[in-house]
Amino acid sequence: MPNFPPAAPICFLLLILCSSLSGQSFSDLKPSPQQLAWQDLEFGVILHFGTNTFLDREWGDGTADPKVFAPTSFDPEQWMRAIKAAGAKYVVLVAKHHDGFCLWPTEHTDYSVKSSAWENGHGDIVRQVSDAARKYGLRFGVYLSPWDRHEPKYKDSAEYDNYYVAELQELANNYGELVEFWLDGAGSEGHVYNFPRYIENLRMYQPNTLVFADAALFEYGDIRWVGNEEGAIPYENWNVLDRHGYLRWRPVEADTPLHKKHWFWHPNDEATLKSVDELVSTYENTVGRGGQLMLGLAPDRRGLLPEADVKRMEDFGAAIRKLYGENLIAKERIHNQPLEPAFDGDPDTFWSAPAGSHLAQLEADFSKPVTFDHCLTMEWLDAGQRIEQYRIEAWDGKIWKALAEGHAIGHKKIDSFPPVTASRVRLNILASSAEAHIREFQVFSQSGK
Ligand code: FUL
Repeated sequence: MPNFPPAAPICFLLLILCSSLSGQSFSDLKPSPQQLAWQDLEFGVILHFGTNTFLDREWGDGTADPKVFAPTSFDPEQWMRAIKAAGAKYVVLVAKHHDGFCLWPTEHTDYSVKSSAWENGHGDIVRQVSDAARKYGLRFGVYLSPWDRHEPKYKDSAEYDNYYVAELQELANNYGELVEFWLDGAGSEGHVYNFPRYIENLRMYQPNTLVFADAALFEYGDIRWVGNEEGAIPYENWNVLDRHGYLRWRPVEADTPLHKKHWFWHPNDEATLKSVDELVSTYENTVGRGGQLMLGLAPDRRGLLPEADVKRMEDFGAAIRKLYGENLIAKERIHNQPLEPAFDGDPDTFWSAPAGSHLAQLEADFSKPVTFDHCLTMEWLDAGQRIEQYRIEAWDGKIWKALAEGHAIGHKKIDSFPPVTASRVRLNILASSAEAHIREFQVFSQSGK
């Protein structure tokens, strides 16, 4: 009889083997340079414009006559001016929604702008929007709906895969660098797609594009959907998630329309326009929780953003600049050279806690008492998301008083609290998986603004 070792050591050996095979721990996961660059963009806009705009619909059924697509004064530069004014850094154009109508003159179907009356069928919305975005310094990306309610090939999965890939190749090859590619799972339940082939094709021509994917298509995404369209990221927000047993850095994007529940333009829809206060709280609940805000804009039948929407975007941008424009640490601090990178208002520089530390304090001192009620902290994420517990504290003359506390910081964390007047404020890092890196520690006074 062979001489077996006792059971307990075998289990122990297996355990060691398994953990070294999976080999991943949350704190070791790091973002790609493309993900980091994308996270720095913070705020984008998704644009819905198509036959639905002309038919008062949200989900077209694919039967609309292309002739209905007839904008009278299409001007994407007007869109871009409003987008810039709001402070967004990139746009994603819905090049094809679920109705299958293509906004560029694709060679693979006639169901496109080619068959519309607009510019006598010679126009290209994708071209003009991408040119306008770049002219205004905005990054450009596309959404190409997998679900297609018009294309007859949709009935045959393999044939439709060829069709989708051909469309994707046109978009990936002809419109410059794409910052983001939206892979939307809506309506696709029960249909089999060759997603690995789609992504391989995209990556071949656009290696730096970030793929957005919702839960159904999660495996293929570099970015994840937040799981709602309300414009809020539940806190705690961690960048590393597991998917079927493997871990990946997968930052979150929260998409929400400027008009409540409406992605496309509708007549007499002023009542659904979100207020500046609602937009500011959306910003604080998305960007302020370390994720991306993707705001939906809808040009009207003229091909212009409604004047009220333009005004709302301008007012939203102005409100954010007013609320977060005057960093009192940058303005009022007593300079302390080693800490300057976190206090200088420049997110390209960062302060590091002592090497190997798991807790640290970052203290800003003022020459006179300063009143503040908001705090903004940014973690330098190149080495991973390290901070696991923190407190914002002010010195009341006797003790450090907690103003706010939390676990995740990530790209950006905004904390609010009742106004406090103090001449010392600190970020107390109570737990970090390795030494913390802080790009920015800022405080603001919003009362009365
Ligand atoms: C969803 C779509 O079904 C909506 O119509 C819209 O395009 C939104 C951004 O994504 O999944």
